[in-house]
Amino acid sequence: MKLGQARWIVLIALAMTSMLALGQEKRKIIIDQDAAGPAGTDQQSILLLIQSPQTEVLGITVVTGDAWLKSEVAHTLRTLELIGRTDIPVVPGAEYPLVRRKRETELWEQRFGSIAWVGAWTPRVYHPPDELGQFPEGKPTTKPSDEDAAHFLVRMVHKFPGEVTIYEGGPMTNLALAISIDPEFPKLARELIFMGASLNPQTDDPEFANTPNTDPLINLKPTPSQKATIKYFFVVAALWLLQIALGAITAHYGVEGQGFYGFNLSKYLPYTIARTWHLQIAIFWIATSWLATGLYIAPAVGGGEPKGQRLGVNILFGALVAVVGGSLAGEYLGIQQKLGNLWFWFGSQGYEYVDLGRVWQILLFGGLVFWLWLMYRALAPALKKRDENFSLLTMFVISAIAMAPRTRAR
Ligand SMILES: [Ca+2]
Repeated sequence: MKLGQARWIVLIALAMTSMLALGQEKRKIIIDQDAAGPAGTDQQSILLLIQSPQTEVLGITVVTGDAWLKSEVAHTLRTLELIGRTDIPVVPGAEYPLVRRKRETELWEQRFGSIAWVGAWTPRVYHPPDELGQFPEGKPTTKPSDEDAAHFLVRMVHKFPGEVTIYEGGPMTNLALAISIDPEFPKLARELIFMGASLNPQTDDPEFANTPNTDPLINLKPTPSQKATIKYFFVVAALWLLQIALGAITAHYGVEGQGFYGFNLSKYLPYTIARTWHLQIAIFWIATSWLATGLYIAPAVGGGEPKGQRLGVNILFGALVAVVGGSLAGEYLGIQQKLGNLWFWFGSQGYEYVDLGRVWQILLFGGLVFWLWLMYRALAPALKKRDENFSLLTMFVISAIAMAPRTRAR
């Protein structure tokens, strides 16, 4: 290759990379954070967004939450000094919540039980709002912005309409103030991203405190129909193990061609059958466990069981075994070309997952309708009561109905 050619190629490649970089414009972010310091998760999440090549942080608006505003602002300024990013404005926001006072929270806790973490108001870390506390990382020399958080938020979404992502890491007081100043604020922002739940909530919230101390089911005497569901779970376990084994065998075929640890298993169990069964059985054990769980729960919710429920559960079990066994056998025979013209009805229809013959599919659907009827008659007493549990129950019934066609369909 001549030098001239190489030079052109380098130039074109450079032009293309810069065009790509232009195409991937950085996401503009405002971090709204109760930025307790030093170096806790509030500060760490700030660092992450500043460091990411995909984001451009327009500013950090601060709000009282995990700690008091003034201390949070100072810690944030110091963090930015330490990482050499004092170009990012730190904008103080709300020092107090809009609706709650400390005293109110204390009264609430007296009534409903104490909450382990109430941020700046937590008794074990409490100090007055103007005290800054310890600064092991050193005190900042830089100053916060003169603007307040709400006005900064409003100004930025007007400057970059539809472009600004608000990352919300604290109480939403600053956002509430921004909206009260300018109702257009939410429309002009691109999106709001916030933490809506915690995997490890440090709270004695009454929602959680209401959980009973003893297992409410511990004295439960299973009804005859509930006992009859036990065998379903053995079937689930067996199908599950079988599915794993077939998965392993299918994987071996993938590597060894025909064999399983060198043994030519595919003579007896061809790849297409192992694979079809593997997929099919997954659907069966999931469906079986769903049906059995529903049948078990329904009398518990209904507060007793209607006459003949046990018989219904047993009939359904028989039908289920027939469908599972029959369809798997049908697939085996169908793939071996032993079903003649009946392959479509008893073998497989050629679908991706529920690849059972049409007869088995119809039976399965019939079984699900029968199951819905069994569920309904057990739940009926509870549904008739229309007490405070009614909406939850209705949800349960609707989800049961929704499950049936999903199991039937591909
Ligand atoms: Ca936070």
